[in-house]
Amino acid sequence: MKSILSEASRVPFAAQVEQIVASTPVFDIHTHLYAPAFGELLLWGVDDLLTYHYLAAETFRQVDLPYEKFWALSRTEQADVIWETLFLEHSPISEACRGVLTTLHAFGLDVKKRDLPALRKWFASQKVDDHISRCMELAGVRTICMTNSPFDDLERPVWEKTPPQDGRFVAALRIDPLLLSWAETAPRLAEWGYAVGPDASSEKTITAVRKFLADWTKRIQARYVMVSLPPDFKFPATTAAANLIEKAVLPHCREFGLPFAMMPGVKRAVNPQLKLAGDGSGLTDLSAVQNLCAQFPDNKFLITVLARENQHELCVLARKFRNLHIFGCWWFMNIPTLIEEITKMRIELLGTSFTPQHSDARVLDQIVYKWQHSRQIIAQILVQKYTELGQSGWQTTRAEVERDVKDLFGGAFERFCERNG
Ligand code: HDL
Ligand code: ZN
Repeated sequence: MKSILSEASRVPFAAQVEQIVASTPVFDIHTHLYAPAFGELLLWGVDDLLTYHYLAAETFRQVDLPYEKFWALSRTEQADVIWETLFLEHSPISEACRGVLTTLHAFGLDVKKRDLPALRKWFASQKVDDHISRCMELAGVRTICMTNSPFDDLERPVWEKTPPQDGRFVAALRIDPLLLSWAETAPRLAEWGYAVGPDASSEKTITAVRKFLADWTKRIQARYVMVSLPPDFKFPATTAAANLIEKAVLPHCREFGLPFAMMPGVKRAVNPQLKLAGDGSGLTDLSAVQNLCAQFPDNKFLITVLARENQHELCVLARKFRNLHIFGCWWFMNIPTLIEEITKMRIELLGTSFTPQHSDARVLDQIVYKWQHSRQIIAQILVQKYTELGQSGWQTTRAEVERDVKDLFGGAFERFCERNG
């Protein structure tokens, strides 16, 4: 068996691991991107990059501009304010700002000129379909999983008319309104022809909700069903969410062999004046996840959590339940400091049986920086781990490194999705 270490004389061991991590295509299992058929729902280009809600929140910290005045500006004017504030008046050293520059640089654009009009001119000459392929190529992304909500009034008609066929994109069924706003959602389901009643626990309602889930799972060919949850989500509980999860969502996922992705820890609209940027993070009671994994061993759970303080307990839970697959450094976790801390901890507790990252990209171009930044960190961690193995005499082959990275970059996720229970 040829050891990668024995080849070190030709190409340093670390460089080989870095090259493998840099070049292994990744399945981006959670994004807010859309296939071109969804038109304006797909955000891309420099003004969408600059007006990403992470940057809007950072801009408000540096200016006295009233919230409503900023939101009344056009997208271009908002981008001008953000560019001026975060890139020219202050150094763009936050992760979200740095990411914009990483991406522009990867496109071969000269950011040191600080010439926003010139950047806009370049993007204006790009074709969206080619740009999608360019971004995926630069990011090394082989498949983009969208977040698809039947409750989105712009998205639903596209699916009802002609479900888009684009091999680069797959779908996930997002059901937050169903679970978290039953009172407002039940009438919408009834309007769409699902015979639900106001009581989320009635037999009639459960049957109708399962029909809704089945119809949409088939329509979009959903890879998994997903929901983001508040930090105080409890299971078991007498809430509509707990009841619908137990009686409708989990049986549906078992019937269709789909994982159920839960993303707890979101405090929605902590500051409503920030709009999409206004959500915060809270510590989740992970006993809900523990109870679900234990009570429903034939269901598969995909979990990512928003609080740094939940990450270790989540890893320990994943060691207890093989029907639990953890993924990503989500949202406020997606910064180099925490990606490194969390990924090292996960490897040390779980080996390669997890998915270290998803981009969560809302703007197409972001996959370039989100994956470049994460790959750099993951590569360094793997170099350290394989080197530690070498110190015990274990010699890792190139093929084994390639296998491990493929696992981390979507292979383990895909096997988890295919597993029966
Ligand atoms: O709920 C989610 O899927 C989160 O990712 C939110 O969309 C959040 O606003 C976000 O964009 N995070 O990156
Ligand atoms: Zn998301």
